[in-house]
Order: sequence, then structure tokens, then C-alpha cells
Amino acid sequence: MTRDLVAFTPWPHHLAARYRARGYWTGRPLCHGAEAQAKARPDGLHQALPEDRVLVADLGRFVTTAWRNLPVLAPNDLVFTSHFGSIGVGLGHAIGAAAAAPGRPTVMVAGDGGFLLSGLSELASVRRESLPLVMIICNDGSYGAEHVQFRNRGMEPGLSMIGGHDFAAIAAAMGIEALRVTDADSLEQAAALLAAPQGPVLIDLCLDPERIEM
Ligand SMILES: Cc1ncc(C[n+]2csc(CCOP(=O)(O)OP(=O)(O)O)c2C)c(N)n1
Ligand SMILES: [Mg+2]
Repeated sequence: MTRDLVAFTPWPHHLAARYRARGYWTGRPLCHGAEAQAKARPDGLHQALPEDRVLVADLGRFVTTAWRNLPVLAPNDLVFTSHFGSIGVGLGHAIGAAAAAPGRPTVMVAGDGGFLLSGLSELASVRRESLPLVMIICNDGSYGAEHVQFRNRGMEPGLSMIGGHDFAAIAAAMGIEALRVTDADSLEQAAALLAAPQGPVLIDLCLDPERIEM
């Protein structure tokens, strides 16, 4: 009973207002690699996304950057998917979150590895249900969490490379609005797309695996 009360106590909205007024964003870009590679506006995707979003992140090297730089205003608006440490479950969780919060966008961030593992197969459900979902794929062509382990030991990271897949083309072929971000111009286009999404949107954020800070 007590646990239920705690779980459902509404988040005090005056706190959210205070954080917003203070400028709760850390000032960093979503992915440092994007900034380096695309010379992107550092506040690009964060500012473009509605602030009353729900955030769902898969797991990988990208994840701390996503958590730090795509803040939410209430604890329940952050969906944690990594209880068992498995990559690949992000989009499944995001579909549930989007169905549970239909009035506002759910933002799902995944790496290319996790998305290849099981996210791709979930795209059909996203399309079928026309969910208000923004899917951001941090596409560094590698299992980045392993890539960095090789690099840290002075080893060749080839085993961690999984190929550069064009997730925007795949999503578009399935009827989902999608954009591939490779430079500052396409990042601007993505920001414009996110300002007024008509149904689900996928952003394929192309990153250099050698230039990602954690
Ligand atoms: C099912 C499963 N397989 C493997 C791992 C080990 N693992 C943790 S992070 C990671 C890399 C994920 O790559 P990606 O989704 O591309 O994200 P990145 O690290 O490149 O940002 C791997 C393989 C895991 N946690 N769960
Ligand atoms: Mg990756």
C-alpha cells in the first residue's frame, strides 16, 4: 500500500517549472561525435524536441550522453530499459511508453547495434499503430561499448564493427518518415522535422566511432 502511494505520488510541478527556468539542459550535444563530425549546433536535437517528452534509451556507449542531454521534467518520464543489462529492448519499451502516453511524444534513443538486434523488427508495429514516437539511432557503425574497450587496450577494433546501415532508408521503405543526419545541414533538417512530426519519425544520426566521448 505504502509502495503504491509512493509510486503514484504526482511529481511536484513547481519543481519542474524551477528546473525549466534554471535552464536544466547541461549544454552538451546529444552525441559528442555528432558535434565533431557534423559541426552541428550543440543544442540541435534537444531544443527541437518537445520538453514534455518521455525518454526511453536502449543501452550502449551512447546512453549516458542521451540521459545527460535529453532531460525530462518528471521522474516517471524517464523509462529505464537496462535492468538486465540487455541491449535491444529500447524500442519495445518505447512502444509501450508511447501507447501509455498518447498525448505527447516518446523519444527513443538506441545505438545501431541494439537497434539491429531487435528494434528493426518492431518498426512494423510503430508503423501499424502510428505511434507518436521519435526514434534516434546513434549510428556509429560499431558496438561502440566494445570498440572503446579495444581502443583503450591499444587493440584493433575491427571485431566490434558491424557495418554502416542506412536506417533512414529502411524506415522510409516501411512508410515511416525518416532522415539521415550526416552534417550540419541535415541536422537542421532533422530539427525542423522534429518540430512538427506527423506520426512516427526516425533520425539516423551518423557518428564517427573514433570520435565519441562518453
Ligand atoms: C543482449 C546483449 N548482447 C550483448 C551485450 C553487450 N553489449 C553491451 S553494450 C554493447 C554495444 C551496443 O552497441 P550499440 O547499440 O551500437 O551502441 P554503442 O555502444 O555503439 O553506442 C554490447 C554488445 C549486451 N549488453 N546485451
Ligand atoms: Mg553503435
